[in-house]
Amino acid sequence: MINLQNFVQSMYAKRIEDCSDHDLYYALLAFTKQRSEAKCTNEQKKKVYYISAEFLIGKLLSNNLINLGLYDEVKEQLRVAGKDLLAIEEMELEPSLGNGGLGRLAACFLDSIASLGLNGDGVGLNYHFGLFQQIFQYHQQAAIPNGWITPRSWLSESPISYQVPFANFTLTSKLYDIDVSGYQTEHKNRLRLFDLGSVDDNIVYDGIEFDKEDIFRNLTLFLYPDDSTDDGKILRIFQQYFMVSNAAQLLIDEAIAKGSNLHDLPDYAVVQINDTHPSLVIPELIRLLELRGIPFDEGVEIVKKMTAYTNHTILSEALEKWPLEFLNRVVPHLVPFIEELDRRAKLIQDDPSVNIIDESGRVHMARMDIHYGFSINGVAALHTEILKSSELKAFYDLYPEKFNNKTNGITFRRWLMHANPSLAHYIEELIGQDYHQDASQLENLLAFKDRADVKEKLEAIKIHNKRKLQRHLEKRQGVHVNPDSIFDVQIKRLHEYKRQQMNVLYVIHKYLVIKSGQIPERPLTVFFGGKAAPAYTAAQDIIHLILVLSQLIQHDPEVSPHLQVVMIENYNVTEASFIIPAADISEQISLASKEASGTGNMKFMLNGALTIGTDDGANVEIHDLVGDENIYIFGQDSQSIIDHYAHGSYHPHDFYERETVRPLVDFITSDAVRQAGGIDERLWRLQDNLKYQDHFMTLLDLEEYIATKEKMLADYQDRDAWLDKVIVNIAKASFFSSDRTIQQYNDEIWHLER
Ligand code: 26Q
Repeated sequence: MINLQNFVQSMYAKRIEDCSDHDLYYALLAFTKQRSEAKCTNEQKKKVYYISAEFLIGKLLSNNLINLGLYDEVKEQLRVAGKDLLAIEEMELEPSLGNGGLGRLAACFLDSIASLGLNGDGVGLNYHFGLFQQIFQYHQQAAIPNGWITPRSWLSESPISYQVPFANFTLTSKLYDIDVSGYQTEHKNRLRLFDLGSVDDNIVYDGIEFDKEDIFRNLTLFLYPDDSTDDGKILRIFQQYFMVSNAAQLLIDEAIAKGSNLHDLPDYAVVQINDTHPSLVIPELIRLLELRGIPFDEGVEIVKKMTAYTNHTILSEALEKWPLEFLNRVVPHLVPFIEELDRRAKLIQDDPSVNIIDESGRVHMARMDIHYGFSINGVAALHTEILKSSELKAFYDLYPEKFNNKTNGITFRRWLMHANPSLAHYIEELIGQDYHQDASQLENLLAFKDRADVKEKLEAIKIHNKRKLQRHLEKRQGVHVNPDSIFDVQIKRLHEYKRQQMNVLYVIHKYLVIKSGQIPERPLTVFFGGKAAPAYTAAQDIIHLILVLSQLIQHDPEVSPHLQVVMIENYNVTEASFIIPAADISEQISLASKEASGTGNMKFMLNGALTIGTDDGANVEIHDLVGDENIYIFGQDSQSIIDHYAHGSYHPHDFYERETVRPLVDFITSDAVRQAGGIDERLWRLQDNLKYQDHFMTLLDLEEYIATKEKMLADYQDRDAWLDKVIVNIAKASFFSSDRTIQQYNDEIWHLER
């Protein structure tokens, strides 16, 4: 039994009833932190270091309370005092330590590693402003700093600090920890975030501009600072090396403290390299070992036994390649190590497609990871197959034993128990609580498929969640949505391959149909949310079109009762937790072969939305699990797309000419759109892009997409049949628990004891 009243009394000398939500947030922060601080860290000999540029952890109060088993009690004691935990949660600022799927995956993994009782820490950087905060001005995205660190927070200062050498100076790091409590476990793990004391928040001006050369003051200000200039690229290398040198020193120190003689380092530590951002850890470990008396040859052998790389993309522009010249300017002491690793790799196979350093003197980070790590994994079955058969085929031929798949997952503690308590509790009524720790139990829901009372209750929960989202949006963005409409949602980073533009063309189609007098049986609300990289013009153009269309429709009394477009401002984990439980339709419409996995797709199905999607990433596995009748798949398959690229055989103008397509594309530059605030330059550029380039083949799949969506909307009207599909989707989401994913990482890569 806890006594919150006593705790608050001793902190503020007043009763809960007399505290503000703000006071109570800080009381609960202190209370929860105290509880997790009291837990011991894991002491197993071997530990995984999950190094990542991003950890998109979301607000922590409720999740920590859930994992510590205190949530219900705290909520109840607050309620008795007339306070609402949801309102108190609003006082917390969401940590801005990530961008998208890769960062959220890292956060889910930390939860699962801890919940499975495994020994593993996350290691990254403590960005003061993280990814920018998105605001909308004049129907466009603007970026401002996203300050999230408050004097009292989940961060705890640690005495640990390291010297990190650069070309002209040495920096002294400062470590902050955030405790990661597993779900009802004895031990805790940590997220270790390195920072630099001299960083100065005040150097930022005019949005998110700052002096890129002032490393002392800028190093840990932003995640992914704009790297369209050389200064920006150099800063990214500074950040990456700072992150991995600290991580490597930390793991060596921890191993020595546990008795390692360093020759046996792989018995103490395994490093998971999350995408290529931490790849410099490989030469850095070899360098640090050499400084501690281990010869280069042995250093290479040690590192080969303890580093594993996860690939999250096949988009070549996202596969990092750093000019050797830049590395020479930032970390000259590391370059001889990279050159020697390259020389040795060339002895194994001197094929330009597997060389670490290419003819233009660029260092291919992924290639270094594959040559010198023992494992490379993709993040969904299809993605791993594409890596093996095309993108990384030359490597697969060299090292077939290193390749493996780990289909992504999500933690149900956050994405069901926290985000959707009504559904979580109802599931407990039906099948008990075992699914909290054993997700496979969710499959027991299949037994309830034909029960009318269960369907009625699921329907009621969905409506409850829609109302909750309605109130939230009203308060946050001043937008009113209709909870009786169908909620159709596409929330993810803005990228052309994800094809938000195809969804926009559907909206235009629907608008024109309604204008022509055909009124849909039920109103439709289309939600978008996502940030675009500030230097990514095509993505900015798409946001602009969404915002203008939203206005245009809202002000058209013929259309607005039947169709609404909502663009969520500053979409983040907090927003996702409101939106996903309220969704009916999950949009997963990437160009086949391009979305490595997707994890939003898993969150939606778990929360009872049905997917409209291409056979891409983990959609393929969702499709296999639920069967054709419980998902809406459309579009060309990945092999046809790969062939189109290989033969240059896709010509968007052929599709533009079709009478169903042309009016939709033409509408982008119509008077209606321009008068609603459309900016000519953006609209024309977007339209020309679709007509003449369309690199991600929007028009290729458009007609099928529209037809599939119309079918889906018609099917929605048969509530009984729809809810059957919902039950199957929730039950089959069991496979996508990140506990399953982490169990596989451990069984097949890390080999940690429990
Ligand atoms: C690279 C070079 C220069 C600047 C930035 C980057 C960069 C930054 C971020 C490259 C990639 C990212 C992030 C990638 C990402 O989030 N990938 C997503 O990872 C998810 C988890 O595996 C998958 O589900 C998604 O399919 C994948 O897009």
